[in-house]
Amino acid sequence: MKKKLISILTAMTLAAMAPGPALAAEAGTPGPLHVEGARLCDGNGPVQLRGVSTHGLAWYPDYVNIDCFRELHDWGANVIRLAMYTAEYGGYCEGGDQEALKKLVKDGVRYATEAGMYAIVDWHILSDFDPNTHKDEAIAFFEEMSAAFAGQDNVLYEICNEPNGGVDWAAVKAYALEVIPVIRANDPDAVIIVGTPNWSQMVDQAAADPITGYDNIMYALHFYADTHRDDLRQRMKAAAEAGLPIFVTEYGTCDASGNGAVNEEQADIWVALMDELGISYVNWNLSNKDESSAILQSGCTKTSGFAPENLSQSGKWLYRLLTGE
Ligand code: IDC
Repeated sequence: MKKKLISILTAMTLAAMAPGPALAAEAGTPGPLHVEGARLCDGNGPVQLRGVSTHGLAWYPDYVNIDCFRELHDWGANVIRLAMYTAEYGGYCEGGDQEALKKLVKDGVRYATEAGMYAIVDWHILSDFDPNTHKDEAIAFFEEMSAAFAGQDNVLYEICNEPNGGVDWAAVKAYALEVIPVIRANDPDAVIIVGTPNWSQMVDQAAADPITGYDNIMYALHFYADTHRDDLRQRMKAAAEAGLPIFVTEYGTCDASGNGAVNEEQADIWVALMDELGISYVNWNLSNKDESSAILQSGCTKTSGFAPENLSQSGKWLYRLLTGE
């Protein structure tokens, strides 16, 4: 009994004395994230991140500003995803301004930090199908980013948004096994999220053959509520219950094109399941693009200071979700 009390007191003293990660204190985040079993945890135990993804940084750079991020934090978002397309027009590997894009990522991480949020650095493969297409660029990018953010504990690395076009898990895993050690050399603990085949829907394949030898690895599942329903939900649930750490780094309330009808009913069913399983989720997208997944009305040219009437249907739904109002 006495021994137990002493050890509790010692633990309390150590906790009080520990300087803790400098950034955690600044950002108001409670210590480094890590993965235990299927769950994402911080220093206090299991944690759920909920937030918003930017649209392509090359196309919508103006939302990367401190007022906007503080506002999203005020809504209740504790994470922002910085989506940097690798292909597409203006993409990092296909003619984009690499210095400008890297600066946007670094600015985004800084503003997220100042706003007290986590930031996901997203290597947004899409029309390049296979993450191996631009593997060398990915390695150089993550080497530089993980060196820049090594002293922080609020940065997560998403190394391949959505493998697609028939790429199988073996190819994605092989890519991950080349990128992960590069990040680990600078940052031994950061959470790294790996995309899964078929636009990040095949978490079952990752569950059957997970990456071993590294801690704090998670797997992406993406859904669009008006397209993906029970089948994908069951796949997510089964993989999570089998112990796979899943992070929904992107979901839309509409259909998989990023447009079409907003299906609030299906989106609510998804949210209930993710909450039940303790899975984190990030909404697509922070922009005023004329598409229903954009959270702002297309006529809204503000990049912060949004009024309720500036929000699209999807934006209003997200606002209610995050604020709980
Ligand atoms: C979409 C955008 C759209 C853009 C297109 C580029 O909403 O404005 O023109 O990308 O190809 C994803 C992708 C995400 C897509 C989104 C909607 O990760 O980049 O954004 N989506 O189609 N996966 C499933 C849906």
